[in-house]
Amino acid sequence: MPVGGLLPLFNSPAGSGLGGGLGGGLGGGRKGSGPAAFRLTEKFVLLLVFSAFITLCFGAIFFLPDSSKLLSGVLFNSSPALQPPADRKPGPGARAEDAADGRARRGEEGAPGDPAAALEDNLARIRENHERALREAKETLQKLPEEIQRDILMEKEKVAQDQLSNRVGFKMLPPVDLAPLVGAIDGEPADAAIREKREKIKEMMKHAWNNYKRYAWGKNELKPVSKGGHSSSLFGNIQGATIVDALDTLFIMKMKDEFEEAKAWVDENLNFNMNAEVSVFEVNIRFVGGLISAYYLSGEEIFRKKAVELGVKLLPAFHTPSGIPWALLNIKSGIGRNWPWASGGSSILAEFGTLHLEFIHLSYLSGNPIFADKVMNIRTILNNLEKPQGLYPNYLNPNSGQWAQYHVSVGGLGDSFYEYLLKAWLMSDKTDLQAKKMYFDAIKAIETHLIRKSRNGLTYIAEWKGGLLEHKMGHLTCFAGGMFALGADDAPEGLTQHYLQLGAEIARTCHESYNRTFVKLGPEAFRFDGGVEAIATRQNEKYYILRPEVVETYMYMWRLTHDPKYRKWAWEAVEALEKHCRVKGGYSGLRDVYFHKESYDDVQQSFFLAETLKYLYLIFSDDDLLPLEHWIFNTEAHLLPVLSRNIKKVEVNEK
Ligand code: DMJ
Repeated sequence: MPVGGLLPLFNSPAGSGLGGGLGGGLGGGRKGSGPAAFRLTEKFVLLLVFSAFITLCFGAIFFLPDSSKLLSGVLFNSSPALQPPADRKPGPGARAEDAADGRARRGEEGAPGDPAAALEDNLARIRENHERALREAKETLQKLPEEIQRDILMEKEKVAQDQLSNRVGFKMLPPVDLAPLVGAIDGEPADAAIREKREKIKEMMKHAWNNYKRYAWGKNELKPVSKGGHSSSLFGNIQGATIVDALDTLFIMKMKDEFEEAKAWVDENLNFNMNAEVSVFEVNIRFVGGLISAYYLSGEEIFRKKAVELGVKLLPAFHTPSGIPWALLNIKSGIGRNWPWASGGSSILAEFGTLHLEFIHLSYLSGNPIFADKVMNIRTILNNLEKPQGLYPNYLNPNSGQWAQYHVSVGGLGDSFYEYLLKAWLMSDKTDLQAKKMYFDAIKAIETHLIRKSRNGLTYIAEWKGGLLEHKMGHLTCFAGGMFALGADDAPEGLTQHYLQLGAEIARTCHESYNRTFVKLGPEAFRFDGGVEAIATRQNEKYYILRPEVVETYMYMWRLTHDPKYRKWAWEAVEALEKHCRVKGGYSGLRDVYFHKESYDDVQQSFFLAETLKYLYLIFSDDDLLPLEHWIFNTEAHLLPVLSRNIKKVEVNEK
């Protein structure tokens, strides 16, 4: 067939144009042959009208609502019952369609196929959509503004979490500038005696690690006496707490082979996809903190990936009316709750207040602000709440966002909240002024209401219960000596010397609590009443579980004053650990520090490797190993670099 036959309009000979074509087709030889013949302009107008009509018809078919029905019902007169079921999916108009269907089944007037019925269906659908929109608007209006806000936040968060999970899965985390990290590796101390002591502490680490590896590899902790694995319920079924907690200590002690085997275990075995109820606080400080620290020190991506993956798992803990997180979280179902013993179903200050440093880093490492948003919300709530006498009670109800019982402590239940305020200020390169203010206000109130001197001049920090003092100080509280000293430089109103002095006094008191025992390691809590000073009087407070807080304070005091007594006291602790806690299968806690025959608790706590041995090692190292201006220790002694002002700019730009 000639092309001209297929494309008459465009293939007409020159000069005949459209008219030639049309005329040839419609009127044969009528071109210019009489008044009845169409002229070129008339033909053009006719063509225009015709094509406008065609366009109108197509528009009606394809663009009017429910055009498919018009096509079938009006043009082709077919019944919906003949259409494939896929065309009748339930949807916004499903109920209107059902009505039409019902009419058809009952043989009523207006059954499908009838154009009037199609119109009625369309109207019904429009009515239905309007009603639904009204219903939704009404429901939204009935909600409290906070509820609406929360819904929006949850929706946003879900999207962010999905994106984040994908990024982690596809290894799409943003690039991180590791360049400014200083002092992760050091030389040997010049002084031979110090070098020898440091070597001894490294040997202790080897003993703890090798026995864990031999008897409890892959479990959370070691039972050094019965030589098996020990798993605390704090981590649910998550395993490997000792491995993750020990990573950075292995790194700074240059135990390279051990670090590599720990890394391989993390890569192959560290798993968070399980039905496990965990302590959000413990998992954060040990696992998230340990992984972040290992990442910064080694630059190995696997640690960052695991840290962010775990961080994402912890996010549902914040799904409470106030955003103050639950203490316990099932990382599979995302269901959270609080400790059954906590006053009025409250969350605990030292737990929800000890997420800040790690979560700020998680946002930096993931390029997603969601983590920082969570902890900044906690900060805002705490800042806005009225504080009794300027003090922060240990219990806060996550539903009401209000304080519960008025118990205040710088030891258990409160401790690391204060520590994280100070360290948030330092970690922000001293830009987080809110944290600074909250910290200095808090310790001022603590000094006024909780800090006392014993008859013989020992400074101690008591506990405050609704205005009454309990003259007891926990081993946990001993960290505060280091904290006061660390913050001293930035203290207001010329109080630098004062806080340094306060740190020294707390260090002395805690040293006394060690010195007054048989084993020269301190009890869980000691008292300043009934004629005693710095001694445990209750049987259930006489144990020592390899805790770090006293040597932690020695470490800060040594670094900040270089007073040799801190090295001396630290060495006393080393000797006591070797003499009383070291067993063939590792290191064990003691049930009674006043008893001359050791009674072992048979647990080598993971924090012994993360904290106690690390702080001891640092005391016998030069100051260029992990300089305090560049590194922040989280509450489990994991290392977080100061986020310098320049680095934060990068983060903001990426966002
Ligand atoms: C550690 O897990 C941390 O130091 C925490 O802040 C308090 N308790 C233990 C060590 O005693």
